[in-house]
Amino acid sequence: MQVPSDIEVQINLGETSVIVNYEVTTDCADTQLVMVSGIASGETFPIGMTTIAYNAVDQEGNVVGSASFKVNVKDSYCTPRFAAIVEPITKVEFGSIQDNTTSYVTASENEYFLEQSTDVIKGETYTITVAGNINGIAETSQFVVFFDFDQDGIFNPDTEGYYIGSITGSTGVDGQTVSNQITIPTDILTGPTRMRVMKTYRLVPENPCSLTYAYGQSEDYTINVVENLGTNDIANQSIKVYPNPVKDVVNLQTSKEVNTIAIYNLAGQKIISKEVNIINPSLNVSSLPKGVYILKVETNEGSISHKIIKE
Ligand SMILES: [Ca+2]
Repeated sequence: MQVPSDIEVQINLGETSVIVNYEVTTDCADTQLVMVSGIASGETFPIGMTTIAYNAVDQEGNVVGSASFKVNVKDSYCTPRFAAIVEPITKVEFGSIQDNTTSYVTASENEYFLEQSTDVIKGETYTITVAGNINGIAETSQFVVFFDFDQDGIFNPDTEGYYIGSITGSTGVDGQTVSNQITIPTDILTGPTRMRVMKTYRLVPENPCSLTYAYGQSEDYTINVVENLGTNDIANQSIKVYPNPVKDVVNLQTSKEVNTIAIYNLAGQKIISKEVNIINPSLNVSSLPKGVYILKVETNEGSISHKIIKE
């Protein structure tokens, strides 16, 4: 059986996985190749190391050979090291991200959960909550979160790093957490943005690329920065939007005449706009792809936005 030598692939900025092709062959016509672990050729590989193992199996079902190789998908962002012992981050909560992960010190130094994403609106404030295995009753770990708000592939510690806090003597699964508030800047790009949570022993992990931290871990996630559509507060004006989720026609129940209805995507781009100038208008949204949109209603007294889900 022939397997390739270890494969290294550099991922592009903005991508979270990559398709990798490889070839495993056998000269023996009577044996079958069976993948024991790993990811099949032509499939999507995540950032990090994947070990691929194959067995050669004869017609009676006996394993007559085995071989393995590694595929290393290298992150476009820097990779910090925690060279002595991995002391894991065990919880990250931010927006709709609610991630509890292993407290075992055998975990990877750098964990990637990039498929986990939360929408955040520019100018709004969100709470980040973390927990971790401090690995010692009298010891303390510090937590920092970085966001690549300008999407240049670099976490700038001065403008894109936020101190969360510290935890002392936690197992990571005993309920101890620390929280802080993050206000999303208004002068940043919209769309998917890398978030990295870092934890280290004693030191504040202010260097997202450090190769010299001894104890700790990094975890990467995705946030989706959404434009703030700047709605005026028109609390005295109640607007009901139904049905929501909507398939074809969204109806509004209003107390005042509506001038215009507009639909924006989460990147803040206007997709539909309709002048109506009536009470209780409706809007046909059957042409919209499935997803989450912002419906903005304008009246003479101001505007109000509703999140709607198109089915
Ligand atoms: Ca940056």
